[in-house]
Amino acid sequence: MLAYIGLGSNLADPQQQVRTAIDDISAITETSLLAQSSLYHSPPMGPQDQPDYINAVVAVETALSPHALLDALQQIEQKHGRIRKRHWGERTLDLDILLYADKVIEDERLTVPHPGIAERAFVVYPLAEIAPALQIPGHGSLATIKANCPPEGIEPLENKQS
Ligand code: ROI
Repeated sequence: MLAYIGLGSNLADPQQQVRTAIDDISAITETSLLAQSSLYHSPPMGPQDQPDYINAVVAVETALSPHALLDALQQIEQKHGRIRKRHWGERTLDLDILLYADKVIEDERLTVPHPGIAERAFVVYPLAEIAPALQIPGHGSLATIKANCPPEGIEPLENKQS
């Protein structure tokens, strides 16, 4: 199955967190990395008194069920010493299943497509980089979503002035 995973970090060297997490994802059993977006620098959504985020999206081919994939991603978050200080606050590493094939899932642990997928520039832009023609169940085409989604200050890292 083809799945898309969103990555975000704004604590403890976020660039390194995200790069290592991509390596960890590529090492998940029965799963292989198909594509990875650039790393994006993005201002926080939510409380503004927290550091900027690094965000990225990867595509994987996986034989794991959605919940088994979620288990594997949560293990990676734990390994990165995931700290989550407050709701909508800073975190060491956040891994979200954005899409899993064309499945719609709603249970206690998992909502797929991810509820923020169509509104969050830090998801929409990296996702569009690796899957410009994507159709999102219940939301239509990613191209249309992107056209209606202001970039909100997100920038690919390479273009970021230091
Ligand atoms: N803001 C940005 N820019 N990137 C994120 O990954 C992110 N993750 C979150 C909240 C706190 C909503 N804000 C974010 O969970």
